[in-house]
Amino acid sequence: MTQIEKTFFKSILLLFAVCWSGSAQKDYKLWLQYNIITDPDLAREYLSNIQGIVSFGNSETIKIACAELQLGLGEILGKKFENKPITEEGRNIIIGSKESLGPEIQKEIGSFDLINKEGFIIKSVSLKNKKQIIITGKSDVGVLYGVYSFLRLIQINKSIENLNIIDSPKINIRILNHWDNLDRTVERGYAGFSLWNWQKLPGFIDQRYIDYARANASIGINGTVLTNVNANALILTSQYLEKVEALANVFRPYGIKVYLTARFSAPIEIGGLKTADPKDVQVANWWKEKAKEIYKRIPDFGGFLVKANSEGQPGPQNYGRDHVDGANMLADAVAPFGGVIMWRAFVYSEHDVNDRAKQAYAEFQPYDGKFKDNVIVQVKNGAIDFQPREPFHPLFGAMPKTPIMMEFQITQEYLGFSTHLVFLPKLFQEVLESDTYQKGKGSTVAQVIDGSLSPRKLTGIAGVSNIGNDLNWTGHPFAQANWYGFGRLAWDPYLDSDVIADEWLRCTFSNNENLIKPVKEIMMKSREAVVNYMTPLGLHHIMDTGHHYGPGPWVSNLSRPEWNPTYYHKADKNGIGFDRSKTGTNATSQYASEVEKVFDNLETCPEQDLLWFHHVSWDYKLKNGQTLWNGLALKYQEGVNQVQEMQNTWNKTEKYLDSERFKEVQMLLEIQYKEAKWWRDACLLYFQQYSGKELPVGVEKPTQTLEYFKSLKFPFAPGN
Ligand code: BDP
Repeated sequence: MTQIEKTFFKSILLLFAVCWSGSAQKDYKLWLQYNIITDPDLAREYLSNIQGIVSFGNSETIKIACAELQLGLGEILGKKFENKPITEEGRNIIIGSKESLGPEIQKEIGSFDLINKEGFIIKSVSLKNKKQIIITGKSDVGVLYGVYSFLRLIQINKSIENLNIIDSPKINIRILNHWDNLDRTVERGYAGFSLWNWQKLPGFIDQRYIDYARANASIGINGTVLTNVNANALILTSQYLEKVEALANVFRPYGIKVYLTARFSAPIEIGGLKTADPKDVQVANWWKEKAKEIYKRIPDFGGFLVKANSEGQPGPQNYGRDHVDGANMLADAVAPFGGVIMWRAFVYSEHDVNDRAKQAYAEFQPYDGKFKDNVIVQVKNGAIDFQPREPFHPLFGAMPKTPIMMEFQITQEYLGFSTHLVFLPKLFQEVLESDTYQKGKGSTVAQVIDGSLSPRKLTGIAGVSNIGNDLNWTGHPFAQANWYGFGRLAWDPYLDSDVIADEWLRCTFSNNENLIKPVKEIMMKSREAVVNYMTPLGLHHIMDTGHHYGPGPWVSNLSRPEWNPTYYHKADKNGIGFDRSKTGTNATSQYASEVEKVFDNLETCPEQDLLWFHHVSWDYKLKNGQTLWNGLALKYQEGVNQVQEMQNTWNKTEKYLDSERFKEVQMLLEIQYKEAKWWRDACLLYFQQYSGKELPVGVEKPTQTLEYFKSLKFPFAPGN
């Protein structure tokens, strides 16, 4: 290479690196972009209202809150903001907890009774003859949440004149569940490897740990389970606890508690005992000692999440005991330190011929009221497993004397991994709004889990994380919206998903209405699209098995019946669907009678859940007059069309976006479109063998044979 060639080559590389890092940095910054304000009127309003920052208190948390304000306001308003003492001249943002503010400012706020420990108040007041904005709370972390909320207001172009915002989280435990293994693989993770670099911990604190904590705090997440529910006992050894302690120290000032998964057989595996029987005194003592050791290192350790006697994980049943024995024994170990046990109800057994959808209820409902005060039962949103659509889990309406927490899956195990754009808050909202009728009409799932239906000592909501070490955290730029949306709903389970999408778009991209309107449409449509092209009309669990990538409705040869898609769709010459009504497995009887009646009756069962609850003939007439076969085929086609519409809409946004993120999403949507067609063609060709009918007008003809689709194999699909 000549010198000129070399120089040219180098500058191309440099240019590439600059572009790449530009985009990567944008992606990396999530919803905390703090773009400069472009509306001159608003900028004027903000600048005339904010001249300085005054902070009271000097905890790490207050320092973080103050630095965030300086950073955020500085970037949004293009001006440097100093932290200074309060003076006659300035109009300030004053931050500090109730205690630190002093009586004069406290008086301006009035009552703090309207907020809880983590809540905040943002109020415009007149002090020293100047308009001031006070951001306060009962605790420093409340102040931090207030600061993020204030910055969000500005980021989404809201006026900050005459503020009087009083807000508190409605749920106590707002937690991410990382299904991260100690070797850094992530079960059902599609965004790279685990963030936790166990080998370099505790000595090396990756900046990402801090950025992760900051992002979570900005949406009110206050807990993280670092390890996979399919647990490894080694995390409880002192070698690893030292590393966990280092992470806990990073997260603490951001209001985030660390939790771990507890492998039930740990007393044998790392404790040298012969048994893990929860009634064995030595076993109980081993856990007590372990808890003591953990709390010595991490005084605010949150507690344990436990998957027991589920999918091969050890548990109390191995010793002839039950879930209550297991959970209560662990609860005793952490109770002296204020810890909690999150005991999962995700159970189904290979020895139980009962409908899998009924098993968790059958096993757990009889335990209502039997768990210790510091146990909370963690229930997945539906009775099978994080499908694109499931009716709400019957346990939500059936354990009035037990704290129950929600488990949502943010990672898209069954919804196209991190390749498909699916805005999950739509799904979450549908579940939270479902009416259990536990105490008559209007007993929604949200009210069950936030304790407003029956008061509960503990309330919680968990999201199985979609975060990995990908530069953009979540694989798909729009999967960030699912992390964001989970946090916002955990804070307030009554928020509308439309509002969440709006906020996220404005904070992540811009306030340009030409962008917001169409892209919000894409997001709001995306959940129904994935249901349509994967599992319309109540179909479920027909993904290829193991990795769950792509369609596999034909799979029928796995050892456990309920691992086979054929178990779930039951297609035959007579029709399709799982009869869970009275004439079938009677799973409908697990709901309150008002709900049971609706689901049980073909006439009233919502069509979106039809094949979940009923086996119906191919000629069954749908509400729109179509036969079931035609209606099913048209739904698959509709899903494909919706993705195409999403693409068309996206393509029109190019001029309002940075080219990197525009192209990323454009490429991903193209993959999503191809995969939607793959789903449609594979499923329809397969079901057509049973229906024996032609595809209706309007449904595109498949371009491949069923044999071709069946031959596709993905031994290295991620997350498995
Ligand atoms: C299923 C996943 C599996 C998890 C399990 C669980 O396929 O990887 O271990 O749920 O939640 O969704 O325990």
